[in-house]
Amino acid sequence: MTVVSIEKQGDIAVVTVDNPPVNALSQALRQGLWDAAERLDADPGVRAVVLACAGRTFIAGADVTEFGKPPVPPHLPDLVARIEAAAKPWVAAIHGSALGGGLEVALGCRFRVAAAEASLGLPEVTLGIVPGAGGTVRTPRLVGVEAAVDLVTTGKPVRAARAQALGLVDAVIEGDLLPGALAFAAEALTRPLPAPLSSRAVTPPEPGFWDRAEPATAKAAKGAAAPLRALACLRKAAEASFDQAMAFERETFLDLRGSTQAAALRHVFFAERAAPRPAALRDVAPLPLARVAVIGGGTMGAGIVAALREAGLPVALIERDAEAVERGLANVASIFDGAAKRGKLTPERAAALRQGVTGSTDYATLAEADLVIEAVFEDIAVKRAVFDQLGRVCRADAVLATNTSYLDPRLIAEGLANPGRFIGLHFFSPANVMKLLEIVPVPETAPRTLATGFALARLLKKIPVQSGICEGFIGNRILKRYRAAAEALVRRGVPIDRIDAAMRGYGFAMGPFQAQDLGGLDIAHLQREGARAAGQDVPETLGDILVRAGRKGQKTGGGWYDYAPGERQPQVSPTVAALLAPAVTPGAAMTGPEIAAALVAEMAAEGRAILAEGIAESPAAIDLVEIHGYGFPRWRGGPMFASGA
Ligand code: 3H9
Repeated sequence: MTVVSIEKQGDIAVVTVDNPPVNALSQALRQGLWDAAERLDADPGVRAVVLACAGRTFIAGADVTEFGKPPVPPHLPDLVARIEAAAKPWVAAIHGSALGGGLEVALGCRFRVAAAEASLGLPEVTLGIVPGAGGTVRTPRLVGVEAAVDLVTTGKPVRAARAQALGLVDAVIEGDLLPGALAFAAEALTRPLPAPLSSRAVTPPEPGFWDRAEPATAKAAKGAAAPLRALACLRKAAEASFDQAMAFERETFLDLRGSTQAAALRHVFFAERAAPRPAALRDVAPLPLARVAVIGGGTMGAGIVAALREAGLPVALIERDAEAVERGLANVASIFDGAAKRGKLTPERAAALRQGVTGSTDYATLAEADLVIEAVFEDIAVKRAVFDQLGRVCRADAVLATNTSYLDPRLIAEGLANPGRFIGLHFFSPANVMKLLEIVPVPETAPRTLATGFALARLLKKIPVQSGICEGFIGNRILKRYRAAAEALVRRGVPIDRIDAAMRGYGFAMGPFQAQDLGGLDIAHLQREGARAAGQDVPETLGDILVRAGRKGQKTGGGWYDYAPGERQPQVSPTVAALLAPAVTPGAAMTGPEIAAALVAEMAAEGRAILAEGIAESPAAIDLVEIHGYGFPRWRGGPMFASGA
């Protein structure tokens, strides 16, 4: 297949890259671009070159699938240098995304122009590596050290307008990109050419810059290695020669490419890309979603309404009486107003989002809804009553979803007419923020209903993971095992705060006990009490002892820890020590890494049981649940990856 073609428009050559899906820099593409540079240098009829891409995007980076293999020439740094040294100036014409190696190729060009919707970035640190083809060396020469540090250490792309303000692109082209780029090239030829980036100097940053940047980068990285290594490359670029900095960057790139963190982040990268489009549903068309409704305006319902609104859908919110409707609408409004106060939304956008929600008590208004998501109280009778009404008023093909965390969706659906339209959609709180969506079909769920669940996830920009039916589905089932294992360590005498510190050291934002104090210990306690009342044998947990003593978490001033009034800082609690003393056998001495290894091994063991029962489809699905729903450090790859599953 020809991945690079050349066409002449007068004395300007257009080099077009066509390597679907995202024009990744495979060996064939690198060779094709190299050959094009050779050929065009030798062509006296060509005075400038426009580098453009076919398909949905500019070059989106190195081919990540090649990372596990030995590099084959031409190597990307050499290709970028070859383009930079071309006898005629190259102009990169960027649409879609110019990412990683794609941006590095563009930095080898003498000019860069971009379509208004384009984005540019160096996301390598999100893959556990650093740019490996001059990104850390050329970027500061173009946009200055401060902006380069921001781009490279966060990995966050910028849109065309911002890229132009930074100096990363020379022009933003309104209208058709290619004619705009050709006109730009023709005009550029009338002026003296700027120096190639490799021969420009780096302007030194303000004194003290590196002393501030290092701790700030380390803090934001939360244990990931690549951002600090990228910062070291940028510092080298500012303090050494171009060639020395290139050598240092390459060495760092090759070192990290083979690292466990990079392998973990690649695993997550591919899992995330595969998740929204399961192969089994490839040929199943989802129901188009135009009219959606949410039943219940509590915390969860309001969060789901907010997520749907942010995705651009008008939403009907149904509650049982006028007062509850008002409360529900107020809950939704406070989400948007809070975001506006924090500067995340303009007040106008917040108002527009609020206005797209219609409150009502009348189920009859749902007759034409395409999708209804029930998010009422976790009580089987209440939920069934909702579906009884929905079954009567909604279209036979409308998708009816329950948002439940623990109840068996089969019981909720019992008696529903046309059960093929029923599905469980487990959102995580806050539902407009958390990325995970567990999709739980019942045996009757029709393929189209399932496909609609996945389409909804794509619309909401969430990571969908299909789960079979078991208590807690994938995520809460593993959480239960994790908490039980952490309690077992406490019983063996490992201090509560040491366990939390160990998990923070592993990369979680919070340890298991701190997290329970934040969320409240009472919900899980009530569930256990319910099971006990139903005759199940549920052994007493340490959490039960605390809740019985009135310690339900931060909201009661104490749970596993004490909290000073109005403070969120956990304090080791002598009261807890006294309450739990009869259940604790002192003696176990474990280091932080030993504690973390033991608890992650428990998570993975539960994950293996979940796989064996067919509840999750793959280890990667379990890893996505833990990373996107439970704060498992991304750079560890998830419990299954970390345990070698
Ligand atoms: C790098 O460049 C290192 C250099 O500095 C140094 C080298 C020496 N490679 O996301 P989508 C596949 S590091 C291989 O659904 P979208 C993806 O798996 C790289 N494959 O599309 C999927 O495959 P499939 C830095 C890749 O339109 C298909 O393309 N670059 C790559 O929603 C469609 O992907 C990045 O990190 C790749 N680099 O979004 C960019 N990228 O269809 C990562 C994608 O078989 N990519 N695929 O499932 C992205 O951010 C998004 O894919 C992009 C398109 C925004 C481009």
